[in-house]
Amino acid sequence: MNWQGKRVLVIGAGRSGQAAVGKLKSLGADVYLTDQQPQESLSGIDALGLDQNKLFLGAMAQFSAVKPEGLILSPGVSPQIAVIREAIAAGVPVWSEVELALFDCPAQCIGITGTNGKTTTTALVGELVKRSGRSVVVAGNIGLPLCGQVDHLDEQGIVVAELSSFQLEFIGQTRFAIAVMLNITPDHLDRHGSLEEYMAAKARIFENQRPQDAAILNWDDARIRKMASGIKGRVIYFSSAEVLENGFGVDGRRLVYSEQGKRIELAVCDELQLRGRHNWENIMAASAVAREIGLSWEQIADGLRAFRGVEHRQEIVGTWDGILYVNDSKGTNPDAAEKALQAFDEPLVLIAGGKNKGLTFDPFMRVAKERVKSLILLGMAAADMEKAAQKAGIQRILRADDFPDGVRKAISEAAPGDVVLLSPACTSWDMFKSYEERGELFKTLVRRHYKEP
Ligand code: UMA
Repeated sequence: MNWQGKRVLVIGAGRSGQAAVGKLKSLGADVYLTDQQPQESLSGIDALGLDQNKLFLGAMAQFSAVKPEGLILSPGVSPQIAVIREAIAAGVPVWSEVELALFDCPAQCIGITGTNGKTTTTALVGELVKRSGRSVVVAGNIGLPLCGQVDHLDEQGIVVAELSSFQLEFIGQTRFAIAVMLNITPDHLDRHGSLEEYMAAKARIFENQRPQDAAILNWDDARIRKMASGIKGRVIYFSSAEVLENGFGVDGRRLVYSEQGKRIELAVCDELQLRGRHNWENIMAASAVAREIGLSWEQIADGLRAFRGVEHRQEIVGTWDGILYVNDSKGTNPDAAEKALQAFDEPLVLIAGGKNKGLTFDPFMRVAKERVKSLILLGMAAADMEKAAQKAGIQRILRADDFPDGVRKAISEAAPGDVVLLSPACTSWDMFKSYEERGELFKTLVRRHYKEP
């Protein structure tokens, strides 16, 4: 799309929306911005330099008031809202901020999606591919909008983009030379309506691939394996359950790569900082990307050993009185939280709850029953979670009045040798602005309790 002089409405004035405004202005578009929040609740609007008559804040703009020729969506905005539905009905193109950022980007684009593990894998891929000596930008759902980050890159540059289903749902021509699908379990069903719709949004990551491109897929996930038939790129599999004839696999506690049965050892799992089988999958996927970029096996192995993980994802806060504290605030759905539970062999005091996304807690609580000695529940989902926990047979369930009370209760429940794990299985949006804010408060409260700075 040629944006010069085009009347474009940006929906949502958060990080993505503001970055999109900057990019559109640089392309010479006539930019309008709308957000349901009033200007005083939004920061950074003045700095965008948009005239007041181009700002529709406090309530969403009406389609007829702007008559846009294109829409750019922030990921968190549902396409069900009136202005977007009207735009689609009128045949006006609707793109995500990711499409706007990458449509004219000459760099090699690596896209990473999946329900869980995206951020860890993206960060790890970023660290690995930096070893190639090429210019690398790591952005996307990881917390940094792509608009404004990638414009300095040339053909030699590399973009490592973490992509959510929301961002992929509205891409157009963006092509990912390397696309990773880590896993799929039900998530964001309140927004997508069904698992099928959610999977369809995620699968768009492969849509514009060419035969020379690479698609890196989880062999163990039957839903993902089914996608392979529709993919134009070369498919590379990884499995945490077996050693594949061709691809990345696990032999005991060793990660290996096989080609026609010939094996190369990548890493010994116990030598790595990332714990748990799900992290082995993230590591294998990242290694597959690094190999595609041209790194040697030695460079990859060095990079894997050096990687220390990502904040708020099974982040070790510290050990006090023999109790290990772990911040997994990014465990925002039952599947992610389940994986965190499985990463520890020690007895667990689990803090869970927040805002549910329309997901069931039954399977999660069945896993928790095997590992959790005390369960502390909080937030809007607490009642639903308590029901599921009782059904699963968990004995010790405590309700917290608020987040600090939850942390206090967890500390008093724990004994030396235990792990206190914050892995909520819910979003933070009933009590916090973001999972980062929730994780920070957890760390602060724990450190304050032990009088640590
Ligand atoms: N808004 C409206 N109308 C609506 C909904 C929202 O006006 O109907 C406005 C809000 O008032 C707010 C703005 O939209 O001012 C927020 O937009 P946004 O929710 O898209 O937030 P951004 O700050 O742009 O952050 C987004 C991603 N947020 C979401 O997908 C919810 C960030 O992912 C991402 O890091 C960032 O873009 C940069 O790419 C966060 C996330 O929670 C981490 N992602 C989900 C996840 O990982 O599960 C998908």
